[in-house]
Amino acid sequence: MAAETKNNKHLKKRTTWLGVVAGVIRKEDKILLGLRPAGSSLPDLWEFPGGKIELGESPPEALKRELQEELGIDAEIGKLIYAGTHTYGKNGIILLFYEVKYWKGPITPKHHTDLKWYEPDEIKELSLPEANKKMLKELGL
Ligand code: DGT
Repeated sequence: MAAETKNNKHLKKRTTWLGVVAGVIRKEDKILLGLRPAGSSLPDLWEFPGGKIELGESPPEALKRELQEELGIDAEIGKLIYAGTHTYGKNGIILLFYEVKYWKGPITPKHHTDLKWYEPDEIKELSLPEANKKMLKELGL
């Protein structure tokens, strides 16, 4: 076996990391969550609106685009609240949560099966992706 092939073999066992952005959108004491569509990965789980960072985008740019696509709003992305990691087998996500305080336009479900405003206490009781469950405390929820 060529030395290069041998040396790169361990890379195959490594995790592939994907950057994902999510918005913590607040109205008074409530937070907006969306129900993931049936045909998607992690179907029928409540998530923070957002998605994968695409090539060439900064994380806030990616979140601004996702919130436009998913909710139809022109959002102003605030501070990074928390960055966490989660692995699904060989795939890992780096999940970046941003504060979203201001936006223009009515929130419209363009992607999710349902959108709802939840009190922090209610969020703990919902079906959420594993990645989110373990990060609620860090998000102050
Ligand atoms: P898909 O369903 O694989 O075609 O991908 P997308 O592009 O519809 O899903 P997207 O963009 O929301 O992907 C984000 C990934 O991060 C997905 O594997 C689910 C995972 N994830 C875990 N927690 C959250 C969360 O709170 N919000 C979002 N948007 N994704 C989350």
